[in-house]
This record gives sequence, structure tokens and C-alpha cells, in this order.
Amino acid sequence: RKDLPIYKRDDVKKHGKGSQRIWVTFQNGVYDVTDFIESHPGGDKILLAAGDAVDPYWQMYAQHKKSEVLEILEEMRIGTLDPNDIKVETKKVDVNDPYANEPVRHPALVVANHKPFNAETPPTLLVDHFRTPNEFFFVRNHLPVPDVDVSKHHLQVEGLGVKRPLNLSVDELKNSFAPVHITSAIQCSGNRRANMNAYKKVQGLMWKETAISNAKWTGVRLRDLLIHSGVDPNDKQIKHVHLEGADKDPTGGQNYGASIPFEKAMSPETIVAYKMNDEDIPRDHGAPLRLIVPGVVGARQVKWLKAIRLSDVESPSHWQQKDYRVFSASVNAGDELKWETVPSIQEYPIQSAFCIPQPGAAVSRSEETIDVAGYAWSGGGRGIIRVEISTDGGKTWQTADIEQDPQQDQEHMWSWTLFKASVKIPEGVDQMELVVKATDRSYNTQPETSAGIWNIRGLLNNAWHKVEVKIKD
Ligand code: HEM
Ligand code: MTE
Ligand code: MO
Repeated sequence: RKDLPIYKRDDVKKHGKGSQRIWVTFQNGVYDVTDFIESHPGGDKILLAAGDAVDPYWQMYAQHKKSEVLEILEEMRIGTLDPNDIKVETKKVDVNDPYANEPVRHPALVVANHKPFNAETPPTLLVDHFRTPNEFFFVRNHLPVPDVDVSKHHLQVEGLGVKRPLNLSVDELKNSFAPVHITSAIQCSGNRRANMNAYKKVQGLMWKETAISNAKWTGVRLRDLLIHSGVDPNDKQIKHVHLEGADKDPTGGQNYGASIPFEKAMSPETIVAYKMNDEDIPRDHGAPLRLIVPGVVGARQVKWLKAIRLSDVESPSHWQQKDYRVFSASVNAGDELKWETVPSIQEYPIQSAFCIPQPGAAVSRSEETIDVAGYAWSGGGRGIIRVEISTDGGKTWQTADIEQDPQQDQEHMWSWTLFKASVKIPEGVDQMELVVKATDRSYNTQPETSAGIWNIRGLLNNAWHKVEVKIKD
């Protein structure tokens, strides 16, 4: 995708109806659809969009808003539209709605909540790309997307141990510090909450298995920024680094905020990113700056980053103090939640899940095998050493083929692992229970069920992922 040429809107217009090659655009992609026109299920209506955008047509014909159609389209991609030429959609703006200025999103996203916007990647698209395309990257917002003017945006660095407070424009940040690249997965701590809820009811947004994505991030090391501000790396007083986002509670409340330990802030993988998969970070993912804390839970990877404060205590933010902490299974609905007695989530435990097949799938016995695919990941940079699949609910196992980032070693594996396997359909049964589990570099593996990890907020569910498949004769 990054090698594709950039086209102007006028280049696309030259490939309208009657020209030899028919081009259309969809969002920022340019597509040559000439060879598809004959077989288009909607007939020559497709030519209405020739030389122009299909987006407004697809708003009227909702049958295109699904992953299958977007896959067909992606095959025909030839370029990317010049960002200056992407049409701004005209929609009615309600000045009283704090969510009136949200970005346009890819229709393939599976929406869990509209305001604030929360959406998963469709499972079948997720495993198609080792680096999740920006348009398909899951979105987890707590508040309206802030209206950040990139040319005016500044990042402040201040607080305990800072000898020279910084106030950097985005350009100053990019030009003053060495750029680094890192491929790193982000996983919400609520990923697979629906699975835990099926075991026993929990509270929160019912994420399925795809509140996780993987991208290449470009930015500057947080340690470079901190050392530049005069921070002594050996300072024993500094314990935590607070991060503040530009998104603000519309009812007059606070900005989103979180904190990470000083040690992790000084680790070379922790960066202030300005690019995502070689493009400017999209609005939903924190434009123009976000913190990337590889190996740590999503909630600490603060988007629309505007301030960094060093301290001897954790961030006072609601999301640091009264959310994203895992209670004992003894704490039930209605009980008092004593947040201060439980530490904040930082590193993620080990996780794996199927994306293919989906629950409710059916295969015919004559196929003999079934293809499965999904992802595995562990926090703290612990590499995935194996992924195993069972077709009998976990009695017997076989190893899956895995794909990993060749630039990362088993002690610094920030990126996820994708797995694939073709497994034999068992004989003499009309249903099979597929199970997946992964093992990481510390030989940690996943619990069999949610029984021992159940918690009222449904966080960090990493029990064996199970999918039932019907076998037809
Ligand atoms: C159906 C692809 C542009 C109108 C479909 C279907 C596909 C497809 C795969 C079958 C969906 C299904 O039934 O599950 C595309 C692609 C396009 C494109 C790749 C452009 C690159 C358009 C445009 C229009 C349009 C611009 C209308 C102005 C329709 C209609 C159907 C349809 C009406 C339903 C046909 C039926 O079920 O009888 N399209 N389409 N399409 N498309 Fe498109
Ligand atoms: N940063 C800000 N400023 N505001 C937010 O709501 N959500 C957090 C984190 N950073 C959030 C934020 C949570 S809980 C997650 S899981 C990740 O962003 C999701 O990142 P994504 O939307 O790019 O997938
Ligand atoms: Mo999250």
C-alpha cells in the first residue's frame, strides 16, 4: 500500500465513463474497476461512479457495507488519492452535539457504540494483514474525538525532575529527535469481554475477539524527550509518567489521562508516535501525536497526546484510578469497588483467539479438513513460542503455523503473531469444539476457562478461545 502512487482527483476524472480504463475512488483509495464491471452484481449502475467516488453511492446501497465487497475492491487498488483532494462529506451539523465533528469511518468496522465511537475490525479482514490497515484498525474512544489543529498543537513536558520544561510543536518534535519505527499491537483490556460474560455476567462494552490490531508506528523515543528536558535517568524520586490527551469530557469533566511507570517510559521501545503504517496518524487513532507503549494494555497508549508530566505517584485520571483494574472473583455486582486496593493494569497477559471460523460455522464432512486462523500476543515483549489447536475441546492438540515480525526477537516481540492451520475434521461426530491456546517466551499459557480469572469488569479475558463448528454429512 505504501508503494502505491498518489493521484489527484483530476487524474481520476480522466478515467470516467467512455474512457478505456474506468477508475473510481473509495475514501482515500484509487481503484481500476474496468475488469469487474461485467460481473458487478448491481450491473452497469457501477458506471454512475466512474471517474468519481463510490462513497456516496454506497451510502444508498448498503449491501456494499460488508467485508466481502471491500475485499473485492481492495484487489483492484492502484493508488491513493492526494489527501488535499479527498472530498469532505457534507452532513448536518448539530452545534449542541459534542459528537458532531467525528471523522468519517470505514463502513467495514463493526460498531459496538457510536458516541463515543467504539468499533472492532471484522475478524476475516483482521487476519488478512500482518499490519492492520489504518481504516480497519479497531477504535476505542472514551470521549468525542478532539478537534486538534496540527499546526498549533504543542506537546508539553514538565514535572518532577524536569530541569528544562518543553513545549514542542509537532514539527519541532519531528525535526529535533531521531525517528524510530516499531511494529506494535494494541489490545484493549476489554477484548473478549463477551466470552467472559457468557461464562458469568460482567459490566462493560461487549467486545468480541477483535478489539486488537497491529501497526507500524513511527515517532521519537520518550526517553530522548525526557533526557532532553534534563531528566536524570537514575532519578530515584520519579516513579510515574502521566500522559494527557486533548480529548475532554463534554459535560465539563476531565481530559483523558493515564500513566506508565518511569522505567517503561525510559525504555527504548516507548515512543511518541506521529505516523501509523507510514501515514499521518488518523484522527480516530490520536492525530497528530499518540504514545505507543509496546507490551502494555491499550488504555495507557494515550491518543491526541498533549502533556507529559513526571511524578512520584500515578496519574489522578479517572481512567488510571477508577477503571482498568482487575478485581478478585469474590467482588460481585453491587459490591463496593475499592479501586485503591488493586493495582492498575500495565503489561498484558498472554492472549490468542480465532478469527476464522466464526461461531455458528458449518463444514461438510467431505471437506475432511477445516482452515482456521487468528492471532496470538503476549505483553511485556514476550514472544509467542507456539500456538496450539484442538478439535476435541482440548484433549489433544496440534501446532499451528505462525507468522511473526522478522525484526523482533523473542524477548522484544511487541508485534502480534498470526496463526493458521488446516485441521482434520473428526470422524463420528456432528459437531466439533475448536480450541486455541498460545504459549509465550516465559512459558506462560492461557487458563482453560474464565472461572479463575472472572472479574466484575470483564477485563483481561484470556481463557482458551473456543468455537463450535457443525459438521454436515
Ligand atoms: C451489489 C461490488 C459500485 C450498485 C454489489 C455486490 C458487489 C458489488 C460485490 C454484491 C453484494 C451482495 O449482494 O452481497 C461493487 C464494487 C463497486 C460497486 C466493487 C465499485 C468499485 C456500485 C455502484 C452502485 C452499485 C457505484 C450504484 C450506484 C449495486 C447494487 C447492487 C450491488 C444496486 C445490488 C444488486 C442486486 O443484489 O441485485 N456490488 N459495487 N455498486 N451494487 Fe455494487
Ligand atoms: N487516549 C485518549 N486520549 N482517549 C481515549 O479514549 N482510549 C484508550 C487508548 N488511548 C483512549 C486513549 C484505550 S482504552 C485503548 S484500548 C486504545 O487507546 C485504543 O486505541 P485505538 O483507538 O487506536 O485502537
Ligand atoms: Mo481499552
